[in-house]
Amino acid sequence: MIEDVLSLYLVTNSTNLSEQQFLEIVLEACEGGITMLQLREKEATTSDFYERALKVKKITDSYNIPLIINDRVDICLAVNADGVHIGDDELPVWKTRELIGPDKILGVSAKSVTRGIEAKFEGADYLGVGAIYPTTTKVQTKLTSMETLKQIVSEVKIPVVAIGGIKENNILSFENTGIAGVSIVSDIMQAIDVPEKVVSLSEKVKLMKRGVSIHDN
Ligand code: TZP
Repeated sequence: MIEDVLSLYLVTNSTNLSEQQFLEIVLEACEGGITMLQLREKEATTSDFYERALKVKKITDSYNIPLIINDRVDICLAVNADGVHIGDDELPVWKTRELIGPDKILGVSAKSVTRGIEAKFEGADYLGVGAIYPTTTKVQTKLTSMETLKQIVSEVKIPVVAIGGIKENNILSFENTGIAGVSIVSDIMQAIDVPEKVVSLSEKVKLMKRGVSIHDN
């Protein structure tokens, strides 16, 4: 079920990493227990993106973790990834759905209820909402308030994942928002000990989803 795989969703960033270092982090994150992985390569050439996607898919497949490709429907289809995640400046959601077919996962970034409802209507399986907190990851985004996040969750009937500045120490701030999970870049990619970080993050996500207050901890 899509709801379950969104719990701890790693979005990659390969900046300043050799391919070997990058693949090692991906492997360790899978080992630690991420539930889904989005390969996000904003600067790679098409051939490099394709080659990297093939290598990452070998790892995610061996852990049965769904692989989502950021923005590129062609790469998703070429490597037979599990799905694609698109932002605002991509093909329309309905056209993306038409291209990938009914079975692949389609994630869409949304910063408003209107966009979320539209995306659901056009075939999105889940929404990514953020940035909720300021982020140091290179990305063109504006902050989205917790209030808007909660409105989107309550008014759009597909699972929502929060993104942006999410770290071990602020995951519990999402309790009672109703989100299905968190998307994280730097707290995992830059961790000193990736498997240990992923284990701690998973525990926090479980507490958050059960609605355990920070004060109970
Ligand atoms: N979209 C909105 S914020 C963001 C993306 C891809 C980056 C989040 O990165 P981090 O390091 O988890 O704050």
